Amino acid sequence: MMISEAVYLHYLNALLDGDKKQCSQIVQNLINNNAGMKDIFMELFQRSMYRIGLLWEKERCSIADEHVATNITEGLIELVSTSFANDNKIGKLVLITCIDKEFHDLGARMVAGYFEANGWDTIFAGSNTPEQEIIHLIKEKQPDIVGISSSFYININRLIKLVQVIKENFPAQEILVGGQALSEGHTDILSVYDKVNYITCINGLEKYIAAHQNN
Ligand code: B12
Repeated sequence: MMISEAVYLHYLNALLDGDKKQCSQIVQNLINNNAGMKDIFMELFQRSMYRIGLLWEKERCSIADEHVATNITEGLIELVSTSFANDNKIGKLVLITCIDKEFHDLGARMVAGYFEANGWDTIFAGSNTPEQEIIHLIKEKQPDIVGISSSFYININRLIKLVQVIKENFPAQEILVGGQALSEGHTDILSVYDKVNYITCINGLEKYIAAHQNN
């Protein structure tokens, strides 16, 4: 099911108004009417936060508006993730983390929730996780996949360094990289690494998970 323009605009309005209750009701209605997790994430949450980014850039909404919207969205990602939680575990583990000095974590939260809904166990380390902590977690938990989120292009060197250090320590580690830092075609810098893939959004993740679910 696609989310209608009317529902999206209603939601965006409520989000800009900081009306958490209204936003929750819209999302709950969609869940009750069998909307898909991917559609809610992409067509409501991602679309509205990208829009707020543009409004913020043009100074048509304040930093406070953006912070309030971020916090509402964070809570609703958890609501949706809980609603779509899947008890049929497939016995695979994914570690999702942002790189050091990266504070954008909504995308990473969605990715963790989406894996979970597909029966994966997840560890969500979230924003601003130091490199050595990530290495430590990988050693301790031995995840099947490490998912790294990187939104701010200034952090690209830190991202490459992290991938490099993970590969030095765990050569066979499968890694997924996502986030807007690489969205404008800088993904070739990852092609020198084996088993490191860039995924643009939940649409790409859906395909990736479908292909990797059983092997
Ligand atoms: C909210 C926000 C913030 C919040 C973040 C709070 C939080 N808890 O996340 C705060 C206020 C902290 C913030 C700070 C800054 N921000 Co900001 N922010 C945003 C905003 C408005 C929304 C981000 C968001 O949540 N998007 C929605 C999510 C769902 O989308 P997403 O992250 O792209 O995730 C999807 C995919 O990328 C992918 N994905 C993401 N991660 C992963 C990981 C894996 C493994 C996979 C498979 C997929 C995947 O899947 C997700 C779902 O489809 C964006 C605007 C925008 N266009 O996004 C700017 C934006 C990201 N910010 C920007 C900037 C410049 C900054 C600051 C430098 C501002 C400043 N001058 O201080 C700082 C930097 C802080 C830092 N060091 O990290 C720029 C980044 C430009 C760039 N590419 O470098 C943007 C694009 C705004 C703009 N147009 O200028 N920001």
